[in-house]
Amino acid sequence: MIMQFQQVPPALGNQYEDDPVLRSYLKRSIPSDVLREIEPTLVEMGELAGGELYQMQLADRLNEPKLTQWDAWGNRIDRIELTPLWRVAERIAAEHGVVATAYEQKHDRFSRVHQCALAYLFTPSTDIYSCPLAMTDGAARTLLGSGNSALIERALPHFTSRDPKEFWTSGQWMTELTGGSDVGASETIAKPDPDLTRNSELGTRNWLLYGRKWFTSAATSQIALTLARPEGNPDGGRGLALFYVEMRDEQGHLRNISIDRLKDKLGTRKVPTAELTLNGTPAQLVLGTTDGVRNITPLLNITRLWNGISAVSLMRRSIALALDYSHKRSAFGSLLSEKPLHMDTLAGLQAEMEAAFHFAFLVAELTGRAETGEIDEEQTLLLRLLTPLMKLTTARQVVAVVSEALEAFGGAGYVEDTGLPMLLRDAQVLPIWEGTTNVLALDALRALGPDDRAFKALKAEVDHCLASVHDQRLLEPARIVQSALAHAESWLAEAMKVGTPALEAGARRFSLTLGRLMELALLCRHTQCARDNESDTRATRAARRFAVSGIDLVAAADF
Ligand code: MFK
Repeated sequence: MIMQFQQVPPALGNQYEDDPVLRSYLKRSIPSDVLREIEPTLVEMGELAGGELYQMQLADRLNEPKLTQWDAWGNRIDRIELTPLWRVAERIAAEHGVVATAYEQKHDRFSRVHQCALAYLFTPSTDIYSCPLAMTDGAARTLLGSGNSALIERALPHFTSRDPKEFWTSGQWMTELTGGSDVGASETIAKPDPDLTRNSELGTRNWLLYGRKWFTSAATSQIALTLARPEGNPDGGRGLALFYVEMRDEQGHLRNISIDRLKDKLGTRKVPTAELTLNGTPAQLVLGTTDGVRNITPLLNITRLWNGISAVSLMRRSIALALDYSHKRSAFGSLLSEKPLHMDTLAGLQAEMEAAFHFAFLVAELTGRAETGEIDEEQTLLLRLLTPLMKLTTARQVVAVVSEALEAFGGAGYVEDTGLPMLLRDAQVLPIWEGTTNVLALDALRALGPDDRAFKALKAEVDHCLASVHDQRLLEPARIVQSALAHAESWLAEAMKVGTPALEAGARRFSLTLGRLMELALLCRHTQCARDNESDTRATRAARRFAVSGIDLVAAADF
């Protein structure tokens, strides 16, 4: 008999227990009694993510959501059937409180970090079910901030329920044919409902929405927050108003909404992203008849946090699979794990991932502080600036890291039924939705504001991170942070003198520099702490490697 070579596929263990980065971070950032209480929930989620959910995900690979527009008798029904994994993911997300944890506030400001850790473990095994969860979280935060007590009482208990039968998700209908970035150009019109007897059970006046929403993710949600222009309002974002829509009536029929088709996308194929027509859809004002763009920004900032957490989680998944494979795959006479160049390549990916991890979780920490009122003015400015910087930086990293991780599998990484190519397609959405790299680079300029207070807050955070760094091996990375920061600061001063076109043209390089130097500063701080308390030298290697992988991207040739 001819012996044929059989390749053992990569496998995953408990995704919490196997993650030294997450565990070491939680040990540093969360009081030990809180960690003791939350750890069982993370072990449980880690087990599901590496076990049952991952196996389901592989088995579910070819399934996609299906839209049925008509029944056999000619009735328009617009029913979307979700994939099997998505149905399970919805139940697990509710039962494990992947949204609720942030609102139950069992551990005050650490509740947000706890929730983000759950989301980080849950996301890579659930085919971007994190999309409706992110939007639901953002909608909950937006309603709470609006002070609209009728809507809060109506929707919050559902958004934060752990009972799958009670759990609702929310969509975020922003994009129209006019664009996903230039939201102020939205064409949807809102008219007050002339029939006062039809007013909603909330006791508030109905408005009726007319328009086309061109890219509505997760069209199976019960609720949506959306923007529309009350008739007669001026053009632009200020003329829009923020509305709350319940998609279906008590019989489950869509409320004057037709689902025209599902999008045929590069990735996130399990997300039922739809084109919708609103033809007199009843809606309630969330807060006022103007300033819709400003009023929806709390939602954007939460989904941008989720975007960063998702980016880190997909990096982590692709590296975990590549690393496991390196211990199974033999070529040229030895395992890949024994080949210096292969392991050096994986170490580079790990360094990017660790840097991104600390940035995403810093924004989670600050968000948690903001939610519990434990934040001063300086840190509020810092959070506003770091949110777009973190989103744009981590989103660029994930595409590069996942692409390289696939290459580490050779041809197998390019073959669909390994389940690997899906990771790259899904990663590619992260720099696009919730604000492209360029739109967010311009948002970062907006967040810097007219004075230097936000920049000073960032500098103070960097100084705070580097203050504890004393290990010889970390001094050069710390110097690289300071030098990149000084260069970015002088570029900003010069660009402001030269004028807006110069400032905008360099905004992306400037923002990525701030993002990457922030990541390196955080990595240095964490590494020093891990060396002092856990004798951990692994993180030192990550910090030193990340320091020489392109931190200062500001171009001297800009002026
Ligand atoms: C798994 C991960 C999770 C992902 C789930 C996602 C699924 C959903 C997919 C989508 O829906 S993707 C579409 C998401 N769309 C975007 O992210 C929009 C991208 N475009 C922008 O962010 C633009 O910068 C923006 C639309 C905000 C620009 O519009 P305008 O009309 O030019 O706004 P303007 O005048 O600059 O800002 C209006 C106000 O909001 C200003 O405040 P004031 O009125 O007080 O002056 C701004 O300072 C404020 N503002 C803008 N962005 C803000 C903000 N405030 C706080 N945070 C922000 N991020």
